[in-house]
Amino acid sequence: DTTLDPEALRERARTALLAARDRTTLLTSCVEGPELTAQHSPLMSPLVWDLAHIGNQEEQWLLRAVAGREAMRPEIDPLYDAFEHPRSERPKLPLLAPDEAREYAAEVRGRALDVLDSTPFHGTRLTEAGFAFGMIAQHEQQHDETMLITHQLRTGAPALTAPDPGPQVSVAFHGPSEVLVPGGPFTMGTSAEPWALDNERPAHPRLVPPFHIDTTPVTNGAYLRFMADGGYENSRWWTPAGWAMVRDGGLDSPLFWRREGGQWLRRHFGVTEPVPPDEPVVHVSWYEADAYARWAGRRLPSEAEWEKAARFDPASGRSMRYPWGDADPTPERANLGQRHLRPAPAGSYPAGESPLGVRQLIGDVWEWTSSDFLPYPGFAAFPYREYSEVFFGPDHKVLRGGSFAVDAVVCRGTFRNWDYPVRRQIFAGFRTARDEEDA
Ligand code: AVJ
Ligand code: FE
Repeated sequence: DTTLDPEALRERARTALLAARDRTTLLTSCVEGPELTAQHSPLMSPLVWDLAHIGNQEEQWLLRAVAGREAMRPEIDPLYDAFEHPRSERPKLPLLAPDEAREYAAEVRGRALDVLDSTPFHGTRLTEAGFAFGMIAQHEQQHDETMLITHQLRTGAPALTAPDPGPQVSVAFHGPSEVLVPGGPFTMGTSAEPWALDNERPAHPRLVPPFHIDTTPVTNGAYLRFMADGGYENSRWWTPAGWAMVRDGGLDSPLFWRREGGQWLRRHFGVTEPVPPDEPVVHVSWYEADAYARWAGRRLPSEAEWEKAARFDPASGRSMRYPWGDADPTPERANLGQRHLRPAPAGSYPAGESPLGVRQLIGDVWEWTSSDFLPYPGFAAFPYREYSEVFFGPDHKVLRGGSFAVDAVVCRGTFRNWDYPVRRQIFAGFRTARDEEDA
């Protein structure tokens, strides 16, 4: 939680760093060497780039910035600078080979754990409450999610497996399809969460008029009705840019779907399966989410509406850390951390519901919001402009809530993700909303 003492935070940082490395190791050891250096999609880096980039960021922030050490291999820094080389160019770079990348990341990690033991958790902004260590654990987990996207894009025999969500969390839902979130101010963002990133800060009041929001994410079954009703054939549901994407790309369904013998199938981590009607739809762009919502006579929630639905406690008027309260996520509350390779059926995770009864806000699928990625009032870039600030503006839409591919260390009620509205390979779905007066 937000009130841990320095030694508890140090333990938490160590655990988070080790958990991230276990996941990185899994994602980079379940395929052979040539698959690590191959580019499975021009949209993604080779897996071996992510691996060395993880080590390089850790070296830059924990060894150089926190501990004042010299660069271990200054000549490789430009190779792993995400701004110098777009993803499409990365396979052609003289990257470290898989064994060299593993060794480099392990060497950095050994030294970083020594730095963690010897660094006071106060005194500078970077080390206050162990921020830099938490930031680096989150960075590695974010790249683990990126690598999981690469795994989903790769073709060939399945490399990863995980059990599906079981009967404890995967329950049939018979509640209302939407809930009313009362109007009025709420506190958006955070100033208290020790490892919150710059774009989540500071806490500030937001006035949100009353609105209705879906109790669960939109399912494949509902999305299939949009498709069957000619959703992809009728420009009236689409923004001009969205309609251009549909026509230019010849789109007729979410990414990874194909029709065979009157049935919709999808490729899911190397396995072709019938599209499961009860699961939240995933691998849709913002344009598709926006078009579906318009077809349904509804709209996407704004980012502020989403956060109010996820954090506002009407009983106390307070914003909580998560929909269920202030306690950290557990496997009973949310589908996070790649424990499963798919979202749970819509309406699952009753233990994770909000006070108003909204389910699956955290985990399962990222949720597109209607909002552009913009700074909060009082935003200050920290510790580097390239984490968030350079992405602010109308080009990126905000996603909220995390997915099954997101680790709990990166997932808070305040966490903000962003991407281009055309993006479909990310684990993104959505839920819809409407103004109260439409009732
Ligand atoms: C916050 C997911 C958009 O992957 O581009 C990783 C996270 N920043 N390395 C990304 C990130 C620097 C970022 N997103
Ligand atoms: Fe990165």
